[in-house]
Amino acid sequence: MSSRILFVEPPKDYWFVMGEYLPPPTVLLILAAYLERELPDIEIEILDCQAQRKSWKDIEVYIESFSPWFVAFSGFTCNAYACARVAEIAKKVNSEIVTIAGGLHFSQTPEESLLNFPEIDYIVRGEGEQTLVELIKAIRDKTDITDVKGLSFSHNGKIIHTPTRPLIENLDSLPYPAYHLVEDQVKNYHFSMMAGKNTPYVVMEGARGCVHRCSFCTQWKHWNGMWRSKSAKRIADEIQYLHEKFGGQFIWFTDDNFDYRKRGKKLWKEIKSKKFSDDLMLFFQARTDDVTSNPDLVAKFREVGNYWVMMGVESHSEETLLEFKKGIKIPDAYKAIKILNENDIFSHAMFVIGSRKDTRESIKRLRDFSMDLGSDFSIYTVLTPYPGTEYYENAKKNGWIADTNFANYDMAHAIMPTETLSRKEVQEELYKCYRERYGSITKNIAGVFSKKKLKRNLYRHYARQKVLTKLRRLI
Ligand code: B12
Ligand code: SF4
Repeated sequence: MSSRILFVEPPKDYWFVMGEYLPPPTVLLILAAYLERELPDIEIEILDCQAQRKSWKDIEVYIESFSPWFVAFSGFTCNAYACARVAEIAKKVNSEIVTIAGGLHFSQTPEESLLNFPEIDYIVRGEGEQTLVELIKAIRDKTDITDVKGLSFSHNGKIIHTPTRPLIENLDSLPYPAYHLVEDQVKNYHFSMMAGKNTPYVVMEGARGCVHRCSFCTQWKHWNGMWRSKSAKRIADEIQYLHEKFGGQFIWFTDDNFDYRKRGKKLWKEIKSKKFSDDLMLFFQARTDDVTSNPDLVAKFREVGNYWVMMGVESHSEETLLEFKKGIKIPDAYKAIKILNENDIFSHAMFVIGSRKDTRESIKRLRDFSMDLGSDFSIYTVLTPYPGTEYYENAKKNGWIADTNFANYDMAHAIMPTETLSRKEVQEELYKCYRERYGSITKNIAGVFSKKKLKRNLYRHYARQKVLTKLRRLI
């Protein structure tokens, strides 16, 4: 077989709540860069079906002409079927092609996924770089696959899980993501609502994991409950690389928890020293308690291009926050939004409805709280039992999961009833949240004429994309 690997980003639905966007295939670029460095004799291509507007049929044609030995793809839960379909197509073209899946969903469901999707040969669990390289080497050199840590696969009708791979100690040792493999597409990646259609959008990984233990979240388990960051200098250098070499302007940090406290000061200094042009826009995700404990740093990051901060506020109820093991307090939410607003940073709050004790009244209280908070943007999500979370285990044990179609696990579809509300009613309540927040003519007019450019974009987007109509259709 040829020494070729094809990474495939399959056609996916976009998350309509955040509007129209075209993201770079971030994980694939990260893995491809590592592979390129460690196995330079391997020929690598990335087929980004979204950017190149390729259909399922086109994937087949592409695989036929490139004739790879390996086909690899990544997915989180709502993309699991799309990934399996890529594997199926690869096997249809040539059953000798080795198909490799990785990412959050497959890492948490290796057994189930290998049984349900027999066209997937190998699942790489957890951190992918080293496992992928060792797997390819083992297949190519015909050495023992079971020596490769972090793998799951079927052998003679039995599923084998090799031991878990330890995490990479120093993330600075990773190469820069391989944007050169999608160079022709970079100008097309965009996030309309957040930065405009003509602002090149790139994704930057500053850290992996989280030290918190929220019961609904997959991230901490996936990364062994640790938070590892690249050094401040490396992050600033990588931003420079993405900004200057590839024209990236809107830079979305993948870090689930930005952590101003641990690295904020150093990072701010490094970014400032680069004197980036004013058009750089940085997007962070942070915890409310991290924002409230570091108002000075929040202000400093605004100076160097941080325009937008998204925070998981989750709930109005201390009881629910305790149930989620979120570890934040309600006053933090008010304080954090105030700090962001005062610094002219677009404040984005995320909320969760549909926990077991939720009733129409409690969701109404959540809605009122979300309005009172005064964030520029609110996104309401439905509690989703992602495999690998504590919540999933609990929900499964108790028989709460009413929808097992993973394609619906996008936090916009109600998957579970609550003690008092049916799934349909939870879905109705979600719609009501958006209707109340974005459906009023007065608020829309105020939004469309807001002094904040991002807020104006957001309200126009909500009107143009017919978000409310789409949510209504889910009921
Ligand atoms: C950026 C981002 C987005 C962006 C862009 C995605 C992109 N293409 O770049 C946008 C905004 C579009 C987006 C959309 C959504 N997202 Co999102 N997103 C993220 C975020 C913040 C970063 C993703 C990333 O690049 N991570 C960095 C990479 C390196 O980490 P990784 O994927 O885990 O990969 C490593 C290993 O897992 C492994 N690996 C992964 N894949 C593969 C494949 C192979 C072959 C191998 C060998 C190894 C391997 O190796 C990698 C390196 O070690 C993550 C959270 C996070 N920090 O990961 C959420 C996250 C993935 N998103 C999530 C969700 C739910 C969504 C949405 C449904 C919207 C929502 N409700 O939030 C939509 C889905 C849209 C769709 N249909 O696909 C959830 C997924 C939960 C789950 N278990 O399914 C996450 C985890 C957020 C969260 N904390 O809940 N997202
Ligand atoms: S929800 Fe956020 S704070 Fe909680 S564990 Fe996940 S990444 Fe960490």
